[in-house]
Amino acid sequence: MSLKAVSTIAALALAALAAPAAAQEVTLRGVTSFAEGTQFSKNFERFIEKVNKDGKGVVQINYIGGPRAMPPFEVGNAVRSKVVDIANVTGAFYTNLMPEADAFKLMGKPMSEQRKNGSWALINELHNQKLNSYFLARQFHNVPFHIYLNKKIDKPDFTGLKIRVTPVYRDLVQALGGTPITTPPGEVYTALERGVADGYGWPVSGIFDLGWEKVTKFRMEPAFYSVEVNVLVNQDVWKGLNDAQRKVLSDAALWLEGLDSENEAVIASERERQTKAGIQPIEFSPDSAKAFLAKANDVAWQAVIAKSPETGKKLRELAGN
Ligand code: 173
Repeated sequence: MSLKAVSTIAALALAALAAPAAAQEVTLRGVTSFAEGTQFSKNFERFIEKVNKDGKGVVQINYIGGPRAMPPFEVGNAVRSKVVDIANVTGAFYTNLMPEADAFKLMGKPMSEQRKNGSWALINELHNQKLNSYFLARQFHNVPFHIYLNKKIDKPDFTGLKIRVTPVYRDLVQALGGTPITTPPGEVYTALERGVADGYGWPVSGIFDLGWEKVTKFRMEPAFYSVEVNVLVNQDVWKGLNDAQRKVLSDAALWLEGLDSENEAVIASERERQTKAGIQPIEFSPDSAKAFLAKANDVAWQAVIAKSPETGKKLRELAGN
């Protein structure tokens, strides 16, 4: 073979090797587990806009949508099995696949810190192993939950009350004597309207999105736990991306986590809006409130550690509570 032919073949081989890196734009299919345009989908939608702007010619996200496209409790499995490539979903919706996900609500440190102290690494490893996914981002660490009620109580005791839950609130509601009823968010309104539920768990923000103020009388204080809504990428998809594609997504993920700085103002305005809508706070004595928070924390950690002793303890150490 002539020297020229050898070098031509070598050049072709190199080009073939380089081809994946120079691959054209990749488009990922994305879903969210919350209704489109609502509180816990909004920032993911801003993230998609950013990726589609910064990632022109590199990586794009095709937004399929929310619960109209896929039931919320199936989103975790859909990203695991690559039915979708990227998803916005709370761990509470995939505890069936990853019992440890129940601990994320107890990990309320800013993500900048969790990325440094080993929390992100452990949580990512859990997602790699149990959800075949890469843990791209976590949002809303500084947004707490409440129990909203339609019957007044004078101490933290839910005896005789039926309360709509997800795994976030289930153990707590049970520990306080209530009857938990699990539903996705889309069924909360009807459950309250029909009196199937006397109350529900939900974050401090977002109740206006689906009109729940019309069927809500009270918000129980104090707030507890820490909202977690995660952006997950199917692991095979993540591994198949090149450095430039990963960089667009990773940079946008850090930007997304940074949006948590907006939450303090959002919370203040949502609380005020609830007051104007006639939703009254139920407040307990300081001692009773303190005991409630301690119980909320303890029952949740106990449940996690019972299901996953080793990892549960590690997560608790990292959480420091
Ligand atoms: O109440 C819920 O549906 C729930 O678990 C949740 C979790 C994160 C954000 C909003 C709701």
